[in-house]
Amino acid sequence: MTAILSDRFLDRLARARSVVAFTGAGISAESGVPTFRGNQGIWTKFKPEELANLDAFLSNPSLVWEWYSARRKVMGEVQPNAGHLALARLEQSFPSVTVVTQNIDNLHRRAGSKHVLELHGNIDRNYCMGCGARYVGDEILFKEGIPQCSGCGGLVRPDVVWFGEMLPLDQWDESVKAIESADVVLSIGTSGVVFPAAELPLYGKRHGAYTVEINPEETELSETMDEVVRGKSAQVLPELVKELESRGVGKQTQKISRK
Ligand code: BV8
Ligand code: ZN
Repeated sequence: MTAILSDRFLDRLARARSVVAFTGAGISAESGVPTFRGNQGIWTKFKPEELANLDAFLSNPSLVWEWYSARRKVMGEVQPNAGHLALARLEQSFPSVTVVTQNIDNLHRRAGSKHVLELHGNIDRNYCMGCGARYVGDEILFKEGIPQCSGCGGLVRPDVVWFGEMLPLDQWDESVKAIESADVVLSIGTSGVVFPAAELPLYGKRHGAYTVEINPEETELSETMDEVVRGKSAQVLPELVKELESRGVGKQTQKISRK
């Protein structure tokens, strides 16, 4: 079934110079990465807010670490899907494309997207809460299941933003700047329940962007979007790229870049 991409949407895109894709867990669902609020096996008995927070980690570091190891394993075994790849392809059709993601799974970069802003961190990075030393996956020592810094013995944690924690200021500021100067904002695969990230599509709209939600289901953001495309991102985004190519969108960009 082909998704309905309205002429209004395609015209706004055809005239756009800057596009921002704001993405959530749903864009990785078709790669096999479970979403937060879907069913995800053994972890369904916990709400993400119960595990993705500092108190949970301090009171039970091995449980929280186990949750991240299980997710890191899945994320390491899966591939970017056609939705990630189509977003990367969009970079050739517009002078500026920015991916602002809430995801920590690295799949946008692995798909080839060049300008990716990670609002909630990245599962491949870890750091010591004592001395700040950085660690990647298997360098970490474990003492009775507790990840310890080999330098100072401090607790090593994933470099992700937990509930109650500030977002990385540089990523946030750059995301706000990009979305406030966007001509089109695509909100893809997010339920729009986690703040302050979920405010971003509204910022874009307030600054004149045409906002489009790509999601098989209704979300907290649907009402405020200019348009919703009810479909899966791995199907809708490749169709969008094909439609733009058939309209010759982006050829002029390539000409500019060729000079
Ligand atoms: C903070 C990293 C304060 C870790 C995550 C108002 C303003 C500010 C804060 C708050 C506020 N109200 C409440 C808060 C507190 C809190 C919050 O938002 N709580 C919620 C639950 C109400 N926010 C915070 O704590 C934030 N920090 O506010 O700090 C502060 C201020 C000053 C000084 C100090 C502190 C930090 C929030 C970050 C939490 N970390 N992740 C990790 O990943 O383990 S959040 C987590 O949820 C992920 O990042 C995830 O991406 C994100 C949002 O979820 P979604 O991505 O939308 O995923 P979800 O499963 O919900 O939905 C999937 C969607 O995909 C669905 O709609 C589905 O239909 C769709 N879908 C499925 N398949 C497909 C699809 N779509 C397309 N195609 C498909 N095939
Ligand atoms: Zn240390």
